[in-house]
Amino acid sequence: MVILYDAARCPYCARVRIVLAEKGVEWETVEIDLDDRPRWLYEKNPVGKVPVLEENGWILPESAVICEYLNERYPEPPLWPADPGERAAGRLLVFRFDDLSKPYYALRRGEEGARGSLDDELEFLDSLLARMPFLSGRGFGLADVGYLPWVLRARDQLGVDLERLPALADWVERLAERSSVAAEIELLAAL
Ligand SMILES: N[C@@H](CCC(=O)N[C@@H](CS)C(=O)NCC(=O)O)C(=O)O
Repeated sequence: MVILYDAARCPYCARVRIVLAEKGVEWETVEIDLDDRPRWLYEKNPVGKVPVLEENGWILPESAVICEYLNERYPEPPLWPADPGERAAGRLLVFRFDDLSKPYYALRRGEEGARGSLDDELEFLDSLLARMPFLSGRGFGLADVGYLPWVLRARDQLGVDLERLPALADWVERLAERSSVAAEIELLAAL
């Protein structure tokens, strides 16, 4: 059985929930109160963060690592393209995710200039999506999963208007048709 130490509001956990749903894997959720984390969580992840995934004796923190693990452990449907170059380009985006997360969290903290930096990064994603249908290339995959939870939160919680970024807005609309993503949008609305 797959166990996910999870927090509903956490976008890193959302990455893992989306991948589990895409793979059709059943999992058990252990909801962690991020404001009052149990001491035992530090035994599973020394930095005390969620998500943590447990399966077959493996205890895995770090959402990007967990997503890669799940994609290999449950190969169908594949969440990276077959072409190695295309796959590398998607992995590069995940590797450079801080380019989005830094301004995103700076804006949440109300830091000056953060809005402009976040807009710049969203414009960069929009320019990529004007050239290809998904951040992962020709098909939906882990680069899309890597970014979507923050784009949804920027739109729904920080009031970022995506309509001025047509390719990005269209990407969100197309992804929302997937049941894995629709479940996240519903969860977000209930927070
Ligand atoms: N790099 C980690 C980040 C996970 C993370 O920051 N999770 C947040 C919740 S959204 C957390 O557990 N925060 C508690 C803390 O920062 O101590 C990942 O990708 O899984």
